[in-house]
Amino acid sequence: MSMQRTLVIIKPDAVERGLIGEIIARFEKKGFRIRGLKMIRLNRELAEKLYDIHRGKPFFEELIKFIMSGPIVAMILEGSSAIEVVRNMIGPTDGRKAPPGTIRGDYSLDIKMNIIHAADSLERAKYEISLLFKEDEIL
Ligand code: 3AN
Repeated sequence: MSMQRTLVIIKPDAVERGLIGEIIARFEKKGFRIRGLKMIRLNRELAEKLYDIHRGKPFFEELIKFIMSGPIVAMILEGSSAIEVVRNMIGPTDGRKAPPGTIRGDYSLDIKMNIIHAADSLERAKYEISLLFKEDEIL
């Protein structure tokens, strides 16, 4: 079991609904260490870099507008097998299909407004962390 760092984003729908604390609490209770944490609003350049792999898909523009629509909370979580464990905690993309007990399963009824993002590989985690955090913001 290797220690990993992953990037999580609490999306604008969750911030608007007052779910920041509940979501962070789940990760803390699970045992992850928070290595970076900030509330920001993404500009188009950053949003498009974050979602570069979805460029060209039918929902790309909608997705960019949504992620820029309000403040987000970005955080770096560290722990054993963090990438896989966090992905399991957030659940499948579509909130209607995500099982109860997962974050999306408990808080989302939508495929776009699905509360939370988490990097899905080590490479993506490194890339997304470098997009959103400067070296001296990682503790
Ligand atoms: P995940 O966030 O579970 O890794 P991806 O990478 O397939 O899912 O999709 C990235 C984001 O794009 C999702 N979190 C969701 O907000 C949005 N999205 C995915 N599929 C659709 C869709 N069919 N219509 C609208 N938005 C979508």
